Amino acid sequence: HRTIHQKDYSVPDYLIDTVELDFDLAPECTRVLSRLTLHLNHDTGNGQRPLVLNGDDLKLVSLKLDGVELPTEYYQVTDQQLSIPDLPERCTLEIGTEINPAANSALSGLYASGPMLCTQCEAEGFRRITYFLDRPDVMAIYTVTLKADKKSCPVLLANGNRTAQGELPEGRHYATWHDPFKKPSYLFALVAGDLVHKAGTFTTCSGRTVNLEIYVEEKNRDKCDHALLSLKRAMQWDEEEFGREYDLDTYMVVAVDDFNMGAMENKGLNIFNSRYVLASPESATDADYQAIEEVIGHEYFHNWTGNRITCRDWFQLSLKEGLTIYRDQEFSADMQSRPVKRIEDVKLLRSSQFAEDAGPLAHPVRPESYVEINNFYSMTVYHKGGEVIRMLRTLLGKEGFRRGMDLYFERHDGQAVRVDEFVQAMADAGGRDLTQFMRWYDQAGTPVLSISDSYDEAAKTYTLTVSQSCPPTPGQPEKLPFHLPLALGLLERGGREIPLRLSGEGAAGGTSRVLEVTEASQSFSFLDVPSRPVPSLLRNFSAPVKVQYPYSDEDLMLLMAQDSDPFQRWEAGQIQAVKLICGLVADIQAGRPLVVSEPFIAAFGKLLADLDQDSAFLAEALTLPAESYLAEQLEVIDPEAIHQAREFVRSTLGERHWDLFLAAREKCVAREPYHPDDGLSGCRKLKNLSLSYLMATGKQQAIELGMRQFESADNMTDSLGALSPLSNCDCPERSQALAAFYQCWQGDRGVIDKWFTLQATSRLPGTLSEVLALLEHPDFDLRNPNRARSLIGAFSQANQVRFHEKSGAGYSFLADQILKLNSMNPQIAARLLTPFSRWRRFDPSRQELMKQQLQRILAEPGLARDVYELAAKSL
Ligand code: HT7
Ligand code: ZN
Repeated sequence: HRTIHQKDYSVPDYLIDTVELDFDLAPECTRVLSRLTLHLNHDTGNGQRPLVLNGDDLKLVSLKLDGVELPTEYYQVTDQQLSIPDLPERCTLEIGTEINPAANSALSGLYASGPMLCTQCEAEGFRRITYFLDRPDVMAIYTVTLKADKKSCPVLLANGNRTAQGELPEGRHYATWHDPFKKPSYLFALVAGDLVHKAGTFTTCSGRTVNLEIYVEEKNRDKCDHALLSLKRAMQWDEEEFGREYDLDTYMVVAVDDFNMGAMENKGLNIFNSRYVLASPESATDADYQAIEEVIGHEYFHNWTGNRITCRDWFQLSLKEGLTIYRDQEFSADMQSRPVKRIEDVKLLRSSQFAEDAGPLAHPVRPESYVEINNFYSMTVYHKGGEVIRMLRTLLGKEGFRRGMDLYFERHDGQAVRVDEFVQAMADAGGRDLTQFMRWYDQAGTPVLSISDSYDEAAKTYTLTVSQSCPPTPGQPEKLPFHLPLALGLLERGGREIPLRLSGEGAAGGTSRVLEVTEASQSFSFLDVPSRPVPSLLRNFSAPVKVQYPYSDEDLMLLMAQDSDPFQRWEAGQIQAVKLICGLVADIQAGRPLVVSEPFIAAFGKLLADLDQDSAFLAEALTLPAESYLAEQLEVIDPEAIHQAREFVRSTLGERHWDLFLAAREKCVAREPYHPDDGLSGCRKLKNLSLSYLMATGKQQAIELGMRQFESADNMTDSLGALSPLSNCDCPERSQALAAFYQCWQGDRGVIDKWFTLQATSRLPGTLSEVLALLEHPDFDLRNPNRARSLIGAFSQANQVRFHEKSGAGYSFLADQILKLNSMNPQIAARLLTPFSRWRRFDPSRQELMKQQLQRILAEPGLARDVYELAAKSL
């Protein structure tokens, strides 16, 4: 398998002006006729060049040059490439191909999802439809005609505006679509199926009416309201926050059941995994509603950051993805509680991206090379990329950042550009030199800030010394210092925040400020500091780094109670909980008895008793760090000890604060029927968290409380809030509740996914056997990515203690499934492989067992590029 390097980029030899596509659609045999007008790209300065078009799994059936059939000696064709050595400077090519969507289990290109046909072209799926210059810097105007059987496919959709439609002989019909905007092939889309749509309108800031249409199967007609509402909110928000108006007359969203990722931003015709569209109060949780809003927002925001301005090449993927993640995070923060959203985002980054950055698959936000680009739709490119944008926002301030965004749109609308162009726009708008900042794009690894301090009592001066380092990552043994914003405050012991004046400054400027760290080691002196303060460091997680500072328990208690930044209050509690649980892990390993410290129990109780606080925030503050995050803190991961220690703390807290948890539940009893927008989602979170602590005690009274909630719930949040702890409980009620849940929801794909996940993530010892039995369940289907993820992904990625069972049975199970998926759907197979990439972090016996499975996978003949790359790099 060939490696593609960023440094080898060269501009395309030909450019395509217009594309006319005719699809004669049928599930088993679709004929595609593509008419391209193209011309030699004079920017190469190379003169006449052969035209080399990409293909993948294609059958060429006809080829004409300027209207004349091209004799076979004038071109070379394989299923991967069509080369024509001699072409006039300007010409028209007509290429006929034949494809089989029904056999396309990779879900890339044109494929069947149930009875409908749809496309997924990012990153390189268009070449599975027709021979093309399938690269994002070739942008063209598309006109598309779809022909299909009218009965099975009454709805025919493509990008842009419908310009014609009509009847054809033999019960067929057609529709023609024209997209007035130039776009790269990865944004092409079509859908043909028997769908209904929920319609709405949005009036833009310039007064244009945009038709909004959410397409779903008839049975899901009543599950689109939230998606439509979210879309309107996203459109409004992008106008208000970034001055971006939608540019076509129609915006369509189609829900499909078989989809490799979350959704796709195809111009004017988004295609979505149905889990990010469909919702009803009975079947969707508050978290599902929130995820729909976020993904609808994300794809909508791509219209400007991704579609109007796209990437020059796939190394620049974070140009659109990091920026759009930042935009969707800000949108969600404005729609709900900002501090809680920040906490959620940081939790995800620290448990998943930090782990990626610390392992053999670490890569820069802008990778240097890849074997399969699909493997780089990663936590690093998306979420660390989002943090990099957030740092620019922090460094430039609100106005400076907005000016930078405006300048970027003004300069590059309609172009395919690099990350460099984006950062240059920010630098020019902010009057800043961001040369050093670019290292965030090109150096992998999570930097560590070691911070020490000293206080000069006589001079009333407090000095912080910040040293930064970054561990080696594959291909990058040494790193240069990063440019990063370090937001901080200083608290007096009484809790007052000290006005901050740096040495050399005239007057103090507020109690929170951003220091710019640029050197390997740097000191900052604050004047007029009345007593030795407690520093509140990296406020709001101002940079994606790890901070080392020797906080005492007393310091952390102060920050937890008094810091003006809610993120820091949460963070101080987490640091304490990590300390406690990691200490218990050591106790378990040394065979010492386990005790939860009294001050911790007391501080937790104090928090829990303060029910006047925002419930969503309180629920976050009362949630112990995840097992995956705790694992990251240990030298050698011991999944059993981590689980045992964390559960010991949970059951102790449940017992010691029994009455407080009951009171928290009481406070959150709903008086009205459920509505996702009732402002009570935080309350439900706190109520269900309290139930989980009560149930961690194993007391029959708690189990009965859980059963009562499960039986009387009028919404999925409360139903799962009870069923989830029940599924971890070795009691007769468990199987009773799981069976009742299945009976009730059989036929609802989204809910049955949850049912599979509940069982896959149960911490009970028999889970692997249950998972193996569930593989044979009539509702299990390895070909459906959501279902595969709900069972195999959930077990291997969200159930550390059972997946890493000493016998290695979890490992051989996962390898079996990866090998089955390898030929079926390589993208999904590769994504399931990540737990194996962490093998070095475990004890020698587990290391050996995981390595054996990786070697077994690598020895498989016909390994897909996707799986090969990750397995080979992991070893
Ligand atoms: N830009 C979209 C990426 C995507 C994708 C990539 C590879 C294979 C399948 C895919 N489906 C969607 C999603 C997004 O970031 O908005
Ligand atoms: Zn995206």
